[in-house]
Amino acid sequence: MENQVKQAYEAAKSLYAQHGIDTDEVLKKLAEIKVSVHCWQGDDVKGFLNKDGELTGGISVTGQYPGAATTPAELREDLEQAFSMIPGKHKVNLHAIYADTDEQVELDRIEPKHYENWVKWAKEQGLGLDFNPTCFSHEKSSDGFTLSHSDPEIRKFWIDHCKASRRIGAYFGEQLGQTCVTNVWVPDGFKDNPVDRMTPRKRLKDSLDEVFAEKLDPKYHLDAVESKLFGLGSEAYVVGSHEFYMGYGLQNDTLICLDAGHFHPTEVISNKLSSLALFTNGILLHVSRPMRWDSDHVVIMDDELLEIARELVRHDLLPTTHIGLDFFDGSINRVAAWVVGTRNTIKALLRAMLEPVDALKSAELQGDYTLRLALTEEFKTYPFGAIWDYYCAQQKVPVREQWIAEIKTYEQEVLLQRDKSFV
Ligand code: RNT
Ligand code: ZN
Repeated sequence: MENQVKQAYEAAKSLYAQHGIDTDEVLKKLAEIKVSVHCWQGDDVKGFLNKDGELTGGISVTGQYPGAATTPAELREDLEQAFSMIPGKHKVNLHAIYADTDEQVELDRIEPKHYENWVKWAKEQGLGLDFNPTCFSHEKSSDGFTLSHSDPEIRKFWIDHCKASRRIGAYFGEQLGQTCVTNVWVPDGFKDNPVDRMTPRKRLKDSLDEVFAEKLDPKYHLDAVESKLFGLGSEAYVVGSHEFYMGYGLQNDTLICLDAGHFHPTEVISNKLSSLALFTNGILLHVSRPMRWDSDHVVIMDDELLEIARELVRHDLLPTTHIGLDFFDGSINRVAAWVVGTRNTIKALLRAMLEPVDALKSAELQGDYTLRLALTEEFKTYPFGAIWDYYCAQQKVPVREQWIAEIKTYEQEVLLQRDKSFV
């Protein structure tokens, strides 16, 4: 390790120690946190099952940056590159359309064998896996409805797809010896004001009951449901709203997924965690960055990210919260997007762990709001960067911006060569 990094760490360590914060202990705890890195940033949510299909379901990726992965092997290569620049051991979050198979398999027929290469790779790399049924970008979702569809046959197709997905999730969990979260998100909704808001919700509820009927061992597999306020083409009404899934998740003991981009623009998920946590056994997060709408920008170190991290740390929610990422930007180097978003998420957790929470809580309890404000603000310039650099060095990943040069080399040597091979 560079001397400078070590010296800066020692100086910062003694500053934090004055507030009773043991930075060595903090870094041990930080190393235990797994972030679920979403595979779909690597290829603009295209997947491999319906290669020429366009992205539908009210989500959208913009940008033409060269070098997107077009095969499972390329996607894994990119993920390995990203993980070599991210401290800690993490998970990869797969969508069903990322099956690695030559078979022309339909979504309602997918089986663990279609994901075997992912499992093998995850074992080799020491990674966990999470899973998602893909209820979009498909001819059977072309009118915007899936699990709540009025046509029983179409509904059955999506029910079968979600059932098959849960079995794959359970297989991941068993194979890798760590819990896999399978998250159900469906785009269902209306562009314009519906007459009947209730019946599609009733159908969604019934479909979910069928999907979740098979009991799976919670040691290896957990279900999650993800709500949304609106999407492109479902501006007026989304069947799976927050109230819908909050009710469903509480009644059926599934994880409730909070996506940072799925609420009203001034509504934040950080303020929901302490409420939900009182009534649930766990929460799934989709850490994202909405800009004016559910735009899924790369996660940066903004106030909301830090606030989410603080809530998890201050209320001891880390053991029961599954931290997933959900952003996709096709206008920049996609591997860099992963690195920036994931490093920021981990860094925000570190910053939250380096705050004098007990002192702040006691100031609040005593009504000393001056101290609460003043100390919070002073801590914003405490040298967390020195602790972060040391952590990166300790975990043998690039310190500070060193990774940028590495990713430029990777771009030249790997990403840009892919596009050439098509010419
Ligand atoms: C869409 C949801 C969902 C998707 C992924 C690809 O608005 O956020 O989580 O982003 O399933
Ligand atoms: Zn999401």
